[in-house]
Amino acid sequence: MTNRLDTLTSWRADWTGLRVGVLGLGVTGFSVADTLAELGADVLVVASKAPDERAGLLNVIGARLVRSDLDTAPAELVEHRADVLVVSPGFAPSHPLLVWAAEQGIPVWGDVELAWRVRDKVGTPAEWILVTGTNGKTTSVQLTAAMIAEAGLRVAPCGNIGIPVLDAIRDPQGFDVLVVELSSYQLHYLAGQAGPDKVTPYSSVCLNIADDHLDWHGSLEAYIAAKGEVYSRTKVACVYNRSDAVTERLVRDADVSDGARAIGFGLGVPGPSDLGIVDGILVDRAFLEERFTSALELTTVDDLAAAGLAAPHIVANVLAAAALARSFGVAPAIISRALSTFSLDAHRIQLVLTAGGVGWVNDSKATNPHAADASLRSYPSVVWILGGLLKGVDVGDLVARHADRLRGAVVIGVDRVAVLAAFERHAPEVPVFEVTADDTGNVMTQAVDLASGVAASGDVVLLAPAAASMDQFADYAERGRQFSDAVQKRWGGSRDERPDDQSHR
Ligand code: UMA
Repeated sequence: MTNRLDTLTSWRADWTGLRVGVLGLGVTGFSVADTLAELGADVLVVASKAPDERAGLLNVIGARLVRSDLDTAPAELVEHRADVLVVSPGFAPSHPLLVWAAEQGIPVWGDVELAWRVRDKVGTPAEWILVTGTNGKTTSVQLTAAMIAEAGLRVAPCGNIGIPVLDAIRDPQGFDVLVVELSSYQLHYLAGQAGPDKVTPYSSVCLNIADDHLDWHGSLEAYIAAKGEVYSRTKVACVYNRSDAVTERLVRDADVSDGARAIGFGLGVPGPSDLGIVDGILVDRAFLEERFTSALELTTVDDLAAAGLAAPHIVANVLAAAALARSFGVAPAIISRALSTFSLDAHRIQLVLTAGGVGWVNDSKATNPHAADASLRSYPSVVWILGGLLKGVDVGDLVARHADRLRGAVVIGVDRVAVLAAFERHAPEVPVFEVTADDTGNVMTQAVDLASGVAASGDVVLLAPAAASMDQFADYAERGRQFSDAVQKRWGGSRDERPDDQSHR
């Protein structure tokens, strides 16, 4: 007998009465419940936290909600006898409900798998371009989408960037291309797809790999394996980082569609089938017939600098995005035009102000050591504000590597003991200050006060925490805002200059 779930590969399939348990009621859980309710499924949402507004809306759309601490499967879920569970990405595979589902033999889908199954809701389904990596995902997604949009195509950036893929799928205008940011969590659940119609990207990239989310995945190997899923079944271009051998290996090991090519990107001189830099010019040696003898000019490092995109890790993101856009046929001149008007989001190496010769830079988005490393490399003399939730990752190497450039360090966050110990061990000569305030309102005021005490003209005070923010702030954006506000409050009247919201070298 055909498994009913195997037939559910279209918006127009028969979803009526399908019993679904939805885990979580964040943005993902709501998009899943809303979609399935519209399709006529019998939806039960279980969540530990359920914001009133979303809980109220569930009522309106005809989905039920159970609030529970989720330590065990709530009775309502057991009685629901779900045909399938759709899980929000934050749920780790070790979560009691997922252990329970495995014991019961209940299939588990991620929201991205569901989105793929119903991707034909509006017109011809969009092609999907997938982007993952430890750092630079959101910037690369935005860059890729900007390049494709400049070519006149309808494109939606979505996924881990904050817009559930199901929201893009259900947008009535329809899209030619979705540029989908995927976290390792979402990729973990994609790797478990069992149906006949699995996510098949047009092109894909893993930008880089470094330690992150080890507590969720259980090990670095599991994290890397999840990231590798991004390349599975890719049709046209598997883009990898030439200076990150792991990403190249993931392409080599991937099960791709016939004809898919491996395309490298990097800051050095490119080989055939790569994008790279020659004499300050970003060039494509992959998507042209004569790639063994010539190259196409995309833009220059100077032009990128004028657009605030000159930091090396941002240039790498530009090259990766250009590879994806070129794989889709976007012309070099269009890529260059898109770059000239692109601006980075806030909280990414954003210069707040310069006062007394000291630059105050907000890189709150540096939520792991790899991102903080790229940030620190960009400045010769730094007062470094760091700390937060370390997520099982060790900052010792990072401290050791940058000890020479540190005028001082200011440590925030709940995991301060581990950070302080890393300094004692790897950089005992660096003056270290501890922020003891732990309420959102005062952490940054105290951190900025301590940093001002040690910074000297020519230094940069850099918020690049190498850690997640949720211990003391709502999210990285809130952390960045608190920092910028505290800096403005202290120096607002006496600054040397007030730059635009752009990256700063
Ligand atoms: N929940 C539990 N127990 C858990 C995990 C979650 O009860 O163990 C509940 C929460 O209480 C909450 C709901 O599930 O009610 C939230 O689900 P979620 O944590 O999966 O978050 P969403 O709001 O659905 O947002 C998710 C992504 N969040 C995570 O992966 C943690 C968002 O990425 C993403 O933008 C959104 O889907 C749309 O795709 C955020 C993120 O921090 C930005 N991502 C991590 C990162 O980039 O490093 C992976």
